[in-house]
Amino acid sequence: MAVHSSLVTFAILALMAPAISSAMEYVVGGDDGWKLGVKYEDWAKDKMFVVGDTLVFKYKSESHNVYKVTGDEFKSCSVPSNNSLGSFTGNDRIKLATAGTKWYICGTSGHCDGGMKLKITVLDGAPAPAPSAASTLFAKGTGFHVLLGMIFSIVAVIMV
Ligand SMILES: [Cu+2]
Repeated sequence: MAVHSSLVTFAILALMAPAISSAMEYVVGGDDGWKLGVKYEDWAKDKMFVVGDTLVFKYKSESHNVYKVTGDEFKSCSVPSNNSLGSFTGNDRIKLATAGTKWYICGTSGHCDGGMKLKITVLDGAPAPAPSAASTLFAKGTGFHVLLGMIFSIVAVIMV
């Protein structure tokens, strides 16, 4: 019976997975944090940022800071005169409120040119799928989960 129960549990989890995915919190740079010598492009490339997620910039506040900039400022490493993000605490939390491309740089002289720059693309949050909207689910690319869940449900039912 143990096998059957775990199959049923797996089926339930697989079915629920798209619905229970919630806002993520990303520490920029992972364990390295926000400093010189980290390739933030590499850090960001395999991540999917969604509206509602939070970026956490962890850094030594006497050495670094974080500015939200435009694409042009990002390219030229121009530090804006105002800090749109508030204060520099060394543990700055930035909630991703809107979809689109976002750019962040360190404003300490030479640091942006030295690689302290982060560009991410924020996607619209996926609304929790309605249970009856199977066709919509497939269209949104979460179909695999549902399909997997259904297969295991059927297998579990047959076996029990
Ligand atoms: Cu810096």
